[in-house]
Amino acid sequence: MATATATKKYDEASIGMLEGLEAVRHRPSMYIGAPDKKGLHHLVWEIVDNSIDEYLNGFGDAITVTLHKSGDAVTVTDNGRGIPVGMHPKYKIPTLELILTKLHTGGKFGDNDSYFRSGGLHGVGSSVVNALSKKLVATIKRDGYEWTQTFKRGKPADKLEKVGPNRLHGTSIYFEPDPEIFRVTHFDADWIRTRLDDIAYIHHGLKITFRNEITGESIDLTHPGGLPEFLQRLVAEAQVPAVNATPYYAIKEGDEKIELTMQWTESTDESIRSYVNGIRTTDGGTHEAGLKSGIVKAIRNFMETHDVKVKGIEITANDIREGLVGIVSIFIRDPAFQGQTKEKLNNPEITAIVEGFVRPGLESWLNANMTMADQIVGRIVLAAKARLASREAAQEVKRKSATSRRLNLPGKLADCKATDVEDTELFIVEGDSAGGSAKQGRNNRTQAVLPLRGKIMNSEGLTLAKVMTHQELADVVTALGTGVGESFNINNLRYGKIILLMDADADGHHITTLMLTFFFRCMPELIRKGHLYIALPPLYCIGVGKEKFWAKDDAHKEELLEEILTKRPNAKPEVTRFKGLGEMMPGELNETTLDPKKRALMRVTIESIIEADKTFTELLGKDPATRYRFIMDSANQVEAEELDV
Ligand code: 28F
Repeated sequence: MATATATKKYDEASIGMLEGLEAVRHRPSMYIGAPDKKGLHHLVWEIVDNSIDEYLNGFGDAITVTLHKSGDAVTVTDNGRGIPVGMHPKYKIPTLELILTKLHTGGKFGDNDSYFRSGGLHGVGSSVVNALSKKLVATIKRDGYEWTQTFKRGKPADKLEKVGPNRLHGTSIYFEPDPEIFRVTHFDADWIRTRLDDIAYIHHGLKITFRNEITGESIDLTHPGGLPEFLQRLVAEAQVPAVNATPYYAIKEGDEKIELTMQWTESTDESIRSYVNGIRTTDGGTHEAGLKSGIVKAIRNFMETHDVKVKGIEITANDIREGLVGIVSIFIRDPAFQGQTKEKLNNPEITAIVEGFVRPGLESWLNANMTMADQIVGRIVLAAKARLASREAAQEVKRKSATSRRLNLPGKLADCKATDVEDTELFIVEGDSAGGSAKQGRNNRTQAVLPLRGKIMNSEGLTLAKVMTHQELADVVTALGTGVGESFNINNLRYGKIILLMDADADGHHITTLMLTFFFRCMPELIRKGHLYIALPPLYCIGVGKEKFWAKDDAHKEELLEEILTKRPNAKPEVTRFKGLGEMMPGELNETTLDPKKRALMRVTIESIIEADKTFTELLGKDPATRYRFIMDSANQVEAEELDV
């Protein structure tokens, strides 16, 4: 392990456990990822990171990266102290050679507490680059001289050489990636430039220059404005107006350095960039999570304190962060990365640390800058309202497509609450008064009532179009939801049972007949699939004192009378023939006709209609129950005209 000196200064003595570089050449992907284009560029980042480390240690303030004319070689130069060139006291070789030819396996590069690795390979270092380079030349300026040493595939090609006197200081590393290792050895100028640009914003004290010898350009990437300048650029690039004129900015030095800035914009997107130790974390992670939750909590708290509410709208975290452009950069001691590309921070403790910094800071900033706060909160409220509006619009569309029928239902339909076809029934009832009783007596969860008014058109022999001009029948179609004729679709049926409920008199029978004709002609599938029924309300009411008994037909009436008189020989039952459904109290109607457990229903079949006898007309005036039975049971074909009684 590290043999730190008592003074904890970086010098020749503070190098940890070392190994040869064979392992690196043998398994390059363990150190730089796949030896592809990305891995190739890792070499650059690794060397640049060393210069950044030196800067973070307080030495040097300029880095120049040169892409050479071949496109296959890079030089990185800094103006730090220069890698020590003296003999290492423990290993007895020059420290420069040691650093470049031995793999540092002793954990961190050193153990000085203020020494941050800027990320990347987390301390693996320049020896990896050396191992994977066909050629590497280190040039050091320090202690009044310039020194140089050349390496080939990780091995010294010569001895450390004193070039001559030089009053400057710094390190310069030239390297050519080894084509034995990399499929491609050609660098991408844009990749390098973009990465350096990022670094320049994160480390705004650094003067970063990118020299591209292929194009002859020398680009100054210095961004003295740091993160605020970066944010300004990102907002400008988003091409949307900012919401709060002045961005929020906060920085905290210490054990973990946290720097962040943010601004709300009119964009509907949220765009947060995060960095750990100067390395972009494209997939976010715990620091980003902490930033987001910190923002949401600060805003929520602020809105609560100032009693900002929107009627009926719950402000969500997404509302709060809509349009937000933000950057967070943290420096921590032992970053752990996760995910396929290792671009996601995984240290769990970081979320609370970042949140704990963002939340109070942002909230007090809002309180101190009420103009900004107003603009931001206004934006958030608008986001919530827009979300609600678009959700309603979406629901409207859904309703319209899936249950559009519900919107345009006939006004006189008393619909049921349930929407599943299995459970539901539609009673088609003759007249408003019966309709009223049925509405009151029904189970409004599963039973719907559609009263018919006036005469029903005889649909026999008429075109569909003509039939549909008849309001009452059109209402039936609408209530059923199926459409009619060509466009009939049984899948859109809104009720499992369609029950015709008519008075037990001539008018009632007439209407029943007309309705049967209608269903038979216009939607036979409804009948074929067994959805059509006829309700059999009782024919007689037997009153015994305050009690009432219902008889469905003559036989039943006799049966009941006998029963009553056996039990109470002195009773004087009053038998009344039932005329209209409207005569029944809603409760009675429920008990006798509506309640599935007690009522009598007949299912209508195609056969029953077709076979409804030629002598159909003869049935008029006959006992209604007999007639129904006839409709159901008759085996003879009925002519269309004959249905029109
Ligand atoms: C182009 C890449 O690698 N810059 C570097 C330094 C400076 C020191 C150093 C580096 C020695 C014992 C580790 C100098 N003086 N740019 C670079 N600049 N490494 S790498 O020291 C390495 C330590 O353990 C340095 C005094 N202390 C440190």
